Amino acid sequence: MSGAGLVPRFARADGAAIPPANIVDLTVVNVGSSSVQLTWSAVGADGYVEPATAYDMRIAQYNFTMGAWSSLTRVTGTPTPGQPGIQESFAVTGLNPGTMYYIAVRGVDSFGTISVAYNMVSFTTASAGPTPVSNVIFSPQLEGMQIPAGKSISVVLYNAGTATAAASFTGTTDTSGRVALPQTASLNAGLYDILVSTQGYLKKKLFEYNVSSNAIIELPTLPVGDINNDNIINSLDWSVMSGKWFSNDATTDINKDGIVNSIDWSFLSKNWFMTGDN
Ligand SMILES: [Ca+2]
Ligand SMILES: [Ca+2]
Ligand SMILES: [Ca+2]
Repeated sequence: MSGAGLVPRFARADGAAIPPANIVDLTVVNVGSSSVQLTWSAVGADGYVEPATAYDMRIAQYNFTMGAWSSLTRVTGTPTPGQPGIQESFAVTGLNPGTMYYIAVRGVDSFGTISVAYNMVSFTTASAGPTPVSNVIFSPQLEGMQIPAGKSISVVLYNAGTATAAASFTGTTDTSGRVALPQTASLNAGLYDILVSTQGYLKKKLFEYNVSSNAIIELPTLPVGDINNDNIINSLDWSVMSGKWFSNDATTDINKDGIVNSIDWSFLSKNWFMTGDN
């Protein structure tokens, strides 16, 4: 005989008429710049012990209604439902940084019947962080000479349009006449005004250069003749040179031919009263 009111003690087979229970404890655990970690409790296929067959998780960048469900992007890779009541944990990846999202999840049973309700959660992904650059090479140019190896070159990188130096270093040129950004200089990718200087030359600035990893940055040619390094070529430089006239003074022998004479003066004369950048 049958007993009214008896509770089944065994797992009941799933039926199409009864949807999985509603998932109403969807929770955002952690938000990154391109991902979000979620948890929720597994639900049964008919509200009994048999697990649901799948999850149907939807995501949008707007606050959606139930009626919009089928038009929303379905999140792929959701886990196979565990036993009802266990905590599910799942990360949604491939999101855009600095973006607000709305997300919800429903259970699906073996007949494709879906939970009737859900709780929707929203979150905003973190901003994209700065990207450190590596292997950045500077190619300086000096008026009147091919740059030898071992030449000391100073470089300052200012945040573009500002007087704030993001990095500065003095390097010696390699056999290609180039200097590398030291590994100790932590520099993020971005727009910089790059000031370059070396002894005996006016300073020059390269404006709004977009620095990225593996860049080879061609620097502007530095005008020669600023012997006393005050960033202007004038009589003070000439007074130094005239004191070395007909000597082999390396600092004032601009064309490096072993003698300070009218050829060296001609460089000063050509750049007379020229000033550098700063
Ligand atoms: Ca069912
Ligand atoms: Ca000078
Ligand atoms: Ca000379």
